[in-house]
Amino acid sequence: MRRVAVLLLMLAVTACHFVDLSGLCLSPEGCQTNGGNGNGITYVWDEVMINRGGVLAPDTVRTQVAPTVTQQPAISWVNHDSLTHHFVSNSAGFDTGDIAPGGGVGQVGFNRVGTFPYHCVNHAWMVGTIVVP
Ligand SMILES: [Cu+2]
Repeated sequence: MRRVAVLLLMLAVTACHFVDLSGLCLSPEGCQTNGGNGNGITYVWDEVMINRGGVLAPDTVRTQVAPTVTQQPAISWVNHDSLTHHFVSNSAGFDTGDIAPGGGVGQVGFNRVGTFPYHCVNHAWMVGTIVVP
């Protein structure tokens, strides 16, 4: 009986580690390959096109779903421009890393609700907003 209690406690601690709703997923690679902050999480994707001249379409995205312990909204930026772009949220949060021209992709999952304005590190005039309801 005591052994079962210890096992359950260990599972609970492990579960808490994987179900972290306190912040954004900071690593685009982590979001993709190991579920970011939560193994077993299903991502629901929205896409932002980066068109010629650095035009974001759309520049504001309201995600399709709210984050839960089993699913997270996620954004995929697809770069159809001829320059490298790199997005960071204006306050502490996400960082896409460099997104290569000619079809490069940056991806970020969101594990908390909020409104996240962001800009391009390389082109300060490129701004957008992600709204996680
Ligand atoms: Cu840019």
